[in-house]
Amino acid sequence: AHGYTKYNTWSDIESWITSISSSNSELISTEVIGKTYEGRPMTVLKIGKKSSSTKPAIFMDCGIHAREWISPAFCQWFVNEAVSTYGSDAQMTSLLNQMDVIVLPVFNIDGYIYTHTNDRMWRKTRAKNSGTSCIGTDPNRNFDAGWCTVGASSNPCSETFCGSSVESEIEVKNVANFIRKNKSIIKAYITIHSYSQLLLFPYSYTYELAADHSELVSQHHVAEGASAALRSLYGTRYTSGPGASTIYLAAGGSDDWAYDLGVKYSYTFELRDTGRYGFLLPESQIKPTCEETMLAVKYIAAYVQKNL
Ligand code: 0X9
Ligand code: ZN
Ligand code: ZN
Repeated sequence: AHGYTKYNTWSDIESWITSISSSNSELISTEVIGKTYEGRPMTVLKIGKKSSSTKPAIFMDCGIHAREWISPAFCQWFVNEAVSTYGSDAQMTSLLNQMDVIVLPVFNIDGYIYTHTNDRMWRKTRAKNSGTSCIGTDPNRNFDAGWCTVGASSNPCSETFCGSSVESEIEVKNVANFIRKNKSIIKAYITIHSYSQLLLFPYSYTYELAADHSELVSQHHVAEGASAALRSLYGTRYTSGPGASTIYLAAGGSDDWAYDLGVKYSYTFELRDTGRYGFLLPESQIKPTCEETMLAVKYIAAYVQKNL
C-alpha cells in the first residue's frame, strides 16, 4: 500500500497518482506526456487552482536517476502537502492561486522498477544499446546542453553514458518536448536528486556563469535563501553554487538545458545525506528530509512568484 513515509513501488505510485488526482480534482489535473522505453505512461500532475486565463508554472521532476529513492518520495510528499495545505497555508494558497506546479513524480520509471526488482544501485534508463549487451543511458547526460563534451561517457557500459545522440532516451525526449511546448509559461525548473545536500544552479557543462550579472546574483541569492530556509528546521547544511565548481563538470544535464532554453530559475537539489547511508537513506529520514526540502522549494517558488 502507498504511504508518504515509505519508499513506494511504482505500482503503488501509479495507484496513488490516480487516487490523489481524483480526490482533488479541483486542484489537480493530469496529463500523460509520453511513454517510457518499456511502454509505461509518464504522467504529470498539474497542481493549481483552475483559472480561465493561462497561469505561469513551475516544473519539478523527481527520479531521473533510478536509485535515488528519496527523490520520488519528495515529489509525492510535495503533491500531498500542496493539496492538504491549500486554503490554510497562506503561501501555498497564494502560490497555487497564481501559478501551477507541474510535477513528474518519477522520470525514469523503468529504472526505478529495476531498482526494486533486480539491482538496487541501478542509475540509468533501461533502453538497449546497439552493439553491446550493456543497458541504459544516463538521462542526466542525455539533454542538449554541451552534450557529451565533459563529465559524460560515450561508452554504453559506463554509468554516465550520454546516449547515442541528444534526447536518444524517450523519457528525456518526452520531458524536453513537454517543456518546449510549455516554454512560455514555465518560469522555474526544479529537479530532485540525491545525495550530497547541495543546491546547484547552472552551469555544470562549463565553468562559465550566467551571462547576465543581475541574473547570476539572483541565482545565488535564491539558492542561499532556500538553503537557509531548509537549514532552519533541523540544522541540515546544504552547499549551494554553480554545478561545475560545486560538484563537477558534467554536460547533458536537464538543469543546464532548461536554463539555456530560457527558464531563468533552474535548480538541482541533491537531498540527504552526505554519504553515511547515501542512496540507501533509511525510511525514518523520509519525513524530516521532505519537511525541510519543502521549505527550500517554497522559498524558490515564492521568489519566482514575486518576480513574475
Ligand atoms: O551527476 C548528476 O547527474 C547529478 N548528481 S547525481 O549524484 N544525482 O548523479 C548532478 C547534476 C548536476 N547538474 C548537471 N550536471 N547538469
Ligand atoms: Zn541523480
Ligand atoms: Zn555584483
